[in-house]
Amino acid sequence: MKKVLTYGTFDLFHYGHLRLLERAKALGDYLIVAVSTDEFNAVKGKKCTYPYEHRAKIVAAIKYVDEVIPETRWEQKIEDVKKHGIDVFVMGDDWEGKFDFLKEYCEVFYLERTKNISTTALKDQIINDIQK
Ligand code: C2G
Repeated sequence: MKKVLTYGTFDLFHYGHLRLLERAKALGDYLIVAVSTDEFNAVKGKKCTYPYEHRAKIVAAIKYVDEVIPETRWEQKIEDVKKHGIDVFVMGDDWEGKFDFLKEYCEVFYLERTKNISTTALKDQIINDIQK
């Protein structure tokens, strides 16, 4: 069984997130998603709209996803790859090259980001619509 691993915040879950998870699953048989905790997002300088419990439950409900684990720190990736017997690590290409250190442990793929959608853009769009 080929196991795939990816990480993310997945706030205000949108089509770009869905396409990433769909393509990640297509690279193997079992997809684990490490969802950033609220505390870790503070480290990332991200303020989430949805709390971790909601973001994790939404991701877990996606048919491409087999397991959800918490992402609490940058440094957990090697340990996660080993602990879960990961064959493929995948991230959107806004992270291109940033996780190449994992190539020692598994295959590493960066998938093209879905254009014209992001959590930040969605927030701005909603604010603009309210202000019209
Ligand atoms: N993504 C995408 N297309 C978009 C938006 C996001 O393919 N339009 C991808 C990102 O590249 C990432 C995943 O969806 O692979 C989750 O995106 P975020 O929730 O923004 O994740 P991020 O904050 O980048 O967290 O340790 C890694 C970090 O936890 C990644």
